[in-house]
Amino acid sequence: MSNYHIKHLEEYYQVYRKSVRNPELFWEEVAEEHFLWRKKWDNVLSWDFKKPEIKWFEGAKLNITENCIDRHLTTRANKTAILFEPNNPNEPAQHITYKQLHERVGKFANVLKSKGIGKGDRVCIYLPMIPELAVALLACARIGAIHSVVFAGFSATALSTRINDCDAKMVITSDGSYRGDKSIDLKGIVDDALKSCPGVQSVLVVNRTNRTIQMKDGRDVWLQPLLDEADTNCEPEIMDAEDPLFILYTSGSTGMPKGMMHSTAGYMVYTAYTFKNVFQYKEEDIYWCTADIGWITGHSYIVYGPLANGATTVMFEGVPSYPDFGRFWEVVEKHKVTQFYTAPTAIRALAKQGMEFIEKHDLSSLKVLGTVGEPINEEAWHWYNDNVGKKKSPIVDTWWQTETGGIMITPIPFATPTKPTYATLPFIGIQPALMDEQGNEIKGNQVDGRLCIKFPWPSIARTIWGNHQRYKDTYFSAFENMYFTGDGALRDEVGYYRITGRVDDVIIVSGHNLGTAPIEDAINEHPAVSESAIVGFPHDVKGFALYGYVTLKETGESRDHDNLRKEINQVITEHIGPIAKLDKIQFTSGLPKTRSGKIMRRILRKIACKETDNLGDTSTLLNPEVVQEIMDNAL
Ligand code: 6R9
Repeated sequence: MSNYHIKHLEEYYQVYRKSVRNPELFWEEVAEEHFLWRKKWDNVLSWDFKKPEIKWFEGAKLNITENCIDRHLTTRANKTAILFEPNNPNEPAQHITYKQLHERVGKFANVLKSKGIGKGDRVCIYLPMIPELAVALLACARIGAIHSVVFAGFSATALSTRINDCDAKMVITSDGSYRGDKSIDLKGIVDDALKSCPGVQSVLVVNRTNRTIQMKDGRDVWLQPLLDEADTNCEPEIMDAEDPLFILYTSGSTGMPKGMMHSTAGYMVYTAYTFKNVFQYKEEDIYWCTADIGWITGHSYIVYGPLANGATTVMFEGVPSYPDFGRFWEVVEKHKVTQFYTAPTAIRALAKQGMEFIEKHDLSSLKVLGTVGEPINEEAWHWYNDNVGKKKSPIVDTWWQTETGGIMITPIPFATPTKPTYATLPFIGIQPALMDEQGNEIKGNQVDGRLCIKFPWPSIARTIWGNHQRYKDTYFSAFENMYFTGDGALRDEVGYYRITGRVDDVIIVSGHNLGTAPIEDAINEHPAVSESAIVGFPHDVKGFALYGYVTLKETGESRDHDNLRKEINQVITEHIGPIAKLDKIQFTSGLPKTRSGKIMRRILRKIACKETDNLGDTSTLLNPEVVQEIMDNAL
């Protein structure tokens, strides 16, 4: 029996049991049979969640791009690897074959080398969803440079923070980007960011929009002329299994974003294996994940997982609403997409539009639908199932995190019976546990608790870049010998998991993780603001939206509140990006605090969610009177 491709439920249980009984043997077999190694490992796994330290396939030598590109050249040279669908539907799609991808990555890698980039150097990539983005990741991996992609919707301040945190030597960007009917000055944002990034020596600029931009002498260069001169052949750097592959930042509940560091071999094995099974990918399929490569979903399931399987992966530059709300369905029909993977927030936005957008397109090519990023509500699940999948394409509700590298809890389509709003069963090799607040594991079914994982899997992030202590504190200190996810979950009568949402101060808005602390820090920069607290409240499209409680330095009525609201959102846009703007801002004379001075967010959350019947115990507050004022003026 091949363990690589699971096709029915009994097989799932069989393989699952095997993977849990002897994880080393299980992953060794998968790694052995399906990948190209320059040298095999000496040891499959060593781990210690106390330190914490996790190593998979130690001693092995490989290059991930040989696995994602070179080894397909014998059988799939002319198969499309990347199918690029531009923002403008009238611009032709590009079919980049494995052979062409090999050449483009080789040239790009040689350009990086010629600019002095080598193994272990950090390269920041700030690009829109154009082929050069995927090529840039692979070019870094080819020469052993560590890529750090920053989503091109982040502001200059957010970009410079991330560049400095990992000490990137180079930035790869474009003159501009297209999003719907907008054209954005990406290079201008980079120029702003680099005013506070002394470590950046060079900037490579892709020409996408032909807009006029500033090029700084001695620092900025256009990419294309360098590519034209470059050799197509670039020998892969031979990497150790545990060498870093990339850093990707994710929001924490406090302080700086966390630079999650992923290493090479385990990440490759796990993303490839999950991709194959969760999407039931077959050789002729056209797979489309609508995420941006600026997020982990794009890293694992647009680039590495699909390419490691020799798949055709669609890269879409645009937005679901341009030129109209039928764009996704038009693209599905045009390219005969077989697997479609998107976020609940997109599904909810599309479900609000008329059915004519969907009805005029032939969606019969679809076989599997996926969702990721936040809990999917029942209504959205049914709309997706009925109208997109026509009740014949299983929905895989995939739960996972930037930190986990790959999908952790998910149905396997055609094997696991689905259940609306449930991510269902742990993937092969994943050992979840629900914990109570005292630190005890809650056994049995029909229970809920904090979601932890008991045993390492190959693609777990190995550290937070430059801050191992924070990695330990955040993920391995809440519960002994467990990885703590930060999510709550329930387990139903048959053992299916439903993720109930974050139990920390991270709020997921339209699928983007936002820590409350950095937003509050940004607001507090406004000269009129004394203090602020952010909470989430349910929103029918975004899942959650942000509600801010703000106290001002002068209590006088002299300030125009509407203007202040605009200014506060402007400050947030500058510091973080428009995704973190507040939907509601309530000015108040104070914030409810405990006697030790901590803001009682629980109360603010309930008020924002209009759940004021039972506010819980407020007697321990330092200033209980403020609660009534906040309730009276709630928005
Ligand atoms: C892949 C990704 C991680 C957080 C995670 C959880 C939420 C993701 C989910 C889901 C319910 C799902 N989340 N998928 N919640 N059901 N299917 O999204 O990574 O951006 O790091 O977010 O997203 O709260 O902890 P990331």
